[in-house]
Amino acid sequence: MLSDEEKFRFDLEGYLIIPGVLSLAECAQLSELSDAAWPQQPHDGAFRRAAQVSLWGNNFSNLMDHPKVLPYLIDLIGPRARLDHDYAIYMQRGAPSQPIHGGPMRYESDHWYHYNDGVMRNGLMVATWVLTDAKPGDGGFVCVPGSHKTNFINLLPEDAQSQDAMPEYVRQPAVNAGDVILFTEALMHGTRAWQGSDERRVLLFKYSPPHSSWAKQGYDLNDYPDATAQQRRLMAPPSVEDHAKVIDTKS
Ligand SMILES: O=C(O)CCC(=O)C(=O)O
Repeated sequence: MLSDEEKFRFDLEGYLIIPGVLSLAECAQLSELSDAAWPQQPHDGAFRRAAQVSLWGNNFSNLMDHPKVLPYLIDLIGPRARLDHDYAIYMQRGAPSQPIHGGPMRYESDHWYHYNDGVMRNGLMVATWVLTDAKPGDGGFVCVPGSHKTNFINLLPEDAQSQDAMPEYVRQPAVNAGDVILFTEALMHGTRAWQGSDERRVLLFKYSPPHSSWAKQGYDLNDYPDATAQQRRLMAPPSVEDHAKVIDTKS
C-alpha cells in the first residue's frame, strides 16, 4: 500500500523506488541462478535480453507477487491486475542506449495514467527488480519525471529521444541492488548506455489491468506447476468479466 508521500510522488513523477526489497544475498543468488539458466554465449553483445525469466525457477516466479511489491501494484492498477510478461536486461560497460519511448497514449493504447476521486489507475506498469547497483552517471533506466501527464509528447527533441543529448529533464535515478523501480509505461522512459564497472542486471515484470494485454501471448499455467492460487489468478488471461481479484480486498 502506498504511503501518502508515495502517492504524492507517483502522481507527481510517474515512478517510485521501493528500497531494499531484496537482500544482497538474494540478489547474488538470483544472479547466480540466472547465469545457470541463461549462460552468456561467445557471440553475445554487451546488451543482452532474455524473455520469461519467471520460467527460471521458483526464486524468479515468486517475484511476481512478492508481498512487498504486489500491494503497490494493486493500489496503482486495481485489484484485478494481471501479470502481462516478464524479461531480463543485462548490460556490460559500453552497452548502447535504447531510445526514450512510452508516454501517455502515443502509439500504444495501454500506456495511460488516470486519477479520479482519490484513486490512481494505470495501464501497463513495470516492476524492475534491480540486482546490481546503478550509481549516478552509470546509465540504465532513465525517465522524464512527470511525463506520464504530458500534453506535448511529440515535442521531445529528437536528440533527447535518441539519447544523443541528455537534457536536465531526463533523469537516471540511482538505485541499489535489492531496490524495485515501479513505473507506468505512460511515463516517457528508456535505457541509457551503460557506464558502470559491473554488469547491469535487472528483471522486469510487467502488469496490466484486467482488460488489456500488451504481450501477444499470455502465460501457459502448465509451465508453472508450482504456482500458488494467487499467482494463477495473476497470470490468468485478460478479461473484464472473468479476471478474479488477485488478493482479497474490499476495493
Ligand atoms: O530499465 C530499463 O532499461 C528500461 C526498460 C524499458 O525501456 C521498458 O521497460 O520499456
